[in-house]
Amino acid sequence: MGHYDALNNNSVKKYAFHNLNKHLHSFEEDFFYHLYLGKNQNDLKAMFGDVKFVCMGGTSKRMQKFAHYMKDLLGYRIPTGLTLNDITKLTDRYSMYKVGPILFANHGIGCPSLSILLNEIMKLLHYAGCEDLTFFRIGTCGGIGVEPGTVIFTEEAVDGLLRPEYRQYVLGKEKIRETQCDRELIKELLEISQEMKVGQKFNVVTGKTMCAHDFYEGQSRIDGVFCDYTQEEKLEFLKQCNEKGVVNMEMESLCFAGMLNFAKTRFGIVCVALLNRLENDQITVSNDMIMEFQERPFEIIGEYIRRRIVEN
Ligand code: DUR
Repeated sequence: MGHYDALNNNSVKKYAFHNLNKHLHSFEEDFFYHLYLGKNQNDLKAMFGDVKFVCMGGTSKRMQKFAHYMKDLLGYRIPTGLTLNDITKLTDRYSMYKVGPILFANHGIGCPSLSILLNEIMKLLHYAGCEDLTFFRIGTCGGIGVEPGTVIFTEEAVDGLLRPEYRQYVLGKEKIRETQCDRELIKELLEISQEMKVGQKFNVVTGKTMCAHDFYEGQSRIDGVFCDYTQEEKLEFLKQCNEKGVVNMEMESLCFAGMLNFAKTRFGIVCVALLNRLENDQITVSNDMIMEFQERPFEIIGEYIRRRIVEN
């Protein structure tokens, strides 16, 4: 049993994060440089103490859009002409919005960018005394063998060698964290998708997600600045991945799953496919179409969150 579990014996299950850094409680000051917020600079309990859901995605505009979507879905009003405030506007690394018990933040591209945000948001929510949190990554991806616009729930994130492991190098040693996702949560999200009949508008599938540390060679694209393989070799590899259950590729799922699994915190990863990688590499769908695709996960995750809020 870790240090913090022992302190929280009666509420072990609800406790927001496990395996926390045991140095944290000894810091008088902790400044979250990339958010420009701090333990002493801000009243974190007052600002974030009621947070139950954290929604993350790559771009700040998409997360702002989702925040407005949730505000409308929950029937919250803000004065006409005003907009939701970016809580981290003192820095332009990340944007953050809050609507009732839901926090929204954009994580940028790739595991390193996401890892910094998760470190700072998880510490912030820990200091704020939050309990019983659910995290979502709502992203875009390249689909493998699925139609563009398909919504994909990740069952397990895998690396470029198909290992379900998030690797970090710490003090010269390799640390490995598991990347399986919460099957119960996926089941609930699939049930909601069925009840909402989203299938009349788009496909919803589940499978393994390959997380790359690059958009081009790292995702077997032919159109990067370097490429020493043929189109046939690329297709052969993608088909092999697909046969082993991989349905999409993106750049954040390993870190998201690895960190939140280690913290024993509930999380889900849902991405919309912008293209089918068995057909092409370049993203050529119109901007309007991309905007429409990107909002598809909003409907399912939004309804899940709405129900959980209403039930309480
Ligand atoms: N993404 C990919 N590959 C794709 C489409 C989308 O990695 O083919 C995701 C992950 C990353 C960003 O954050 O979008 C790159 O455009």
